[in-house]
Amino acid sequence: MSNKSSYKRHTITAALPYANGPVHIGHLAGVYIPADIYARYLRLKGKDILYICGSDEHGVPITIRAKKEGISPQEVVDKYHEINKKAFKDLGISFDIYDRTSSPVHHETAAEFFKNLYDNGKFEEKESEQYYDEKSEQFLADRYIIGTCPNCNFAEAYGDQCEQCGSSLSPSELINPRSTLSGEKPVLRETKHWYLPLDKYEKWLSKWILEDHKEWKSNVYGQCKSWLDNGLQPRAVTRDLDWGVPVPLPGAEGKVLYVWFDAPIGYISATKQWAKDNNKDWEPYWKSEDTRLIHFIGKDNIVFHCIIFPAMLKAHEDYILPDNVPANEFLNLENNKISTSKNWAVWLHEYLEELPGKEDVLRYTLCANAPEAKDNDFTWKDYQAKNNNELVAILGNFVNRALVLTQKYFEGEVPRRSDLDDFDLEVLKKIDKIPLKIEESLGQFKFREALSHYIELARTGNKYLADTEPWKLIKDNKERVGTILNLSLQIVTKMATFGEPFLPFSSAKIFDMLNIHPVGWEDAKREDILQQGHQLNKPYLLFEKIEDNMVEMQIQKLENTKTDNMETLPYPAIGPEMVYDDFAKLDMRVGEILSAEKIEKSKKLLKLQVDIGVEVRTVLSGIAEQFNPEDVTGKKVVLLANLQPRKMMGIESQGMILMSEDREGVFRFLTPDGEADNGSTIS
Ligand code: B3M
Ligand code: ZN
Repeated sequence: MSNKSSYKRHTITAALPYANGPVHIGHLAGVYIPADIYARYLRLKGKDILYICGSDEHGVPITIRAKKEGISPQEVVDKYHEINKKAFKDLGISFDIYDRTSSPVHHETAAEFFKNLYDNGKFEEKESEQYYDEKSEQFLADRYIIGTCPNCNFAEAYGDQCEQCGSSLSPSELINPRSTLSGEKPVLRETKHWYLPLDKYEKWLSKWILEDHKEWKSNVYGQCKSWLDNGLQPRAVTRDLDWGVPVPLPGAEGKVLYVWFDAPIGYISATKQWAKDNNKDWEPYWKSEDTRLIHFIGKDNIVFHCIIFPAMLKAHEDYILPDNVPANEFLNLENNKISTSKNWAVWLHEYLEELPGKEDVLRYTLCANAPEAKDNDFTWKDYQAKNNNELVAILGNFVNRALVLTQKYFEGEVPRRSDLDDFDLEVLKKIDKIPLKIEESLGQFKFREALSHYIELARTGNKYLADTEPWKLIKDNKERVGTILNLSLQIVTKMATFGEPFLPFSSAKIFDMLNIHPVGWEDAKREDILQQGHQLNKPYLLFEKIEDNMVEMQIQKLENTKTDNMETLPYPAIGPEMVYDDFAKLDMRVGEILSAEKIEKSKKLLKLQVDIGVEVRTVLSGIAEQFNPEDVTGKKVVLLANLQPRKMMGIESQGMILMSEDREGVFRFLTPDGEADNGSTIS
């Protein structure tokens, strides 16, 4: 691995967003804004960089969306590819190419990659039984199978996961499985797939990550370590689907590459497309040891970018490996998880339409609040505060004062700078340290920290003007005022360059007001960029105050999605008729929760001790996301006492607590009126 400073070029990739919906602020904070800051910074440093992204257009979620909307998968991806491509551009996300995995170049590249591994015997072939829908005449991906969860009895559990109790499942575990396509019971049918034997790369991955890349962010390193500690299993890289990159083997009709096999290869095919469009050679960006490959992703993509894709590249033998994968955690919205299905999101394309000219306000807020080490929260109130108290009051204020005072006292001409006194030199010394601090933070992918160093330029400038009070000196000492403003304008010029990675729109405006061409990173460290006598343009405000009513409107828009959801999610129809004897089988008792505790590795389950008079039962209940253990201890509840015990997460659950669930998915306990004894029967 070559020394970092000797890298001749950088390949920077940003996770390819699924083209089955718009991009939202969680994607931006997690991936695209940090990646863009890094790419812009390296360009300003004069580095040869390639910043790659594009739409991830395969995978089951896209086919499900297509079926839901009654259109083809291609129509789904065509729609969202264009929406996202335009939205990224309008936010100043400076990809060198925004490609797409339904492109012919990608199909060809992914197929060749697969064939190379196949021809070199890197795959294991396995026959396995898979659910097949005889009516729709197709094999069913896990998400196309629903049935009753064996753990919590939820009737609409998916073949890969139960949304109710959170346990991960395999289709064969579902009770009464049925196809979401035809509603019929699927049958098991033999099918062949090709597996990447990750277990064979385990030793190498452990050394490459755990020994050679101890510098990776702790959230990334930690997740890789737990995957490796748990041991790696062979992973299927093909699927029985009709949407995706066809498996390039005879007899593999109806089979495509697994989306997570083809998508990362999308970075390579996008590079090929870029090289074709720009008459360049793509191979050095993926095959030269003096290229630094960096993947920007969200935490849910860590295993694919740190374990699976590197194993694929290693198996192919002639590719470089990622030098770093600085994944961010998740961003929440107004203290709730961002949910595309519930429309609980700030969609980028809607933001840009509703708040024109505020691209940098969003970039600034999402960088300052980035979930770099842990999940974080976006609130419109904080967005307003960041804009009004930092962008307007600090950054915009300093730039405006320096320019307006120069207009006022020197008709917009850069004044002469006479000898600097100790105070001036102190200020300059402080200013000169800042770009180095920004570089150090960016070098460690600490974008929040880098931004706070950047704002220090404006804070220092404001203090310099407040301490020297040129407006008081102008009467008797215009020469001194000239020096103060000359120095202030040099600081403004530095802000234009050093701020470009974070706030490209404001940076362009500052260069426009200074009436100069953009300046590179190293040049911006000089003190004489602006020459005496240079004519500035008329100044204008960089940022405007955000009023409460704008924030209230955006919050109301979010609140409305709750009622929208309620309207669109009617309560389920009454179930099939039953006879009294069926009801009589249910033995429900009044119980009291004596104790409650969370279960490690389960985000949904609480373990309860319930006293039902005749005995104390251990019961697992999928309510951990809405209730803390201390909230429920002592509660009177209704327990279905003669339900067959079931094992969940290795614990036997002896019964079920009855809860109501409203349209917003809020659970409430059913509890007897008054002081019913534990053990009281219910009929
Ligand atoms: N589209 C997953 C995601 O959007 C996937 C990223 C692919 S990067 C190769 O979370
Ligand atoms: Zn379940």
